[in-house]
Amino acid sequence: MKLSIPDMSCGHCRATVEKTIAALDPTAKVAVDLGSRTALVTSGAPAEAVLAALKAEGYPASPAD
Ligand SMILES: [Cu+2]
Repeated sequence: MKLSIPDMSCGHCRATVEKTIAALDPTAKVAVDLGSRTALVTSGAPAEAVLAALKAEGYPASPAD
């Protein structure tokens, strides 16, 4: 899934986003693009769970395409 994460602006944000998704699904693959503030997430976890976890960490996300 591709996510738009508008509040992700620096390396720290990127690390938080990666850590949050890894905590949810250790096997997930996350490719962050800070330039477009998007992340390509490959995970078996439901999209709603990923979105909820990111929101809880202060990075509200929405599906992007
Ligand atoms: Cu940051």
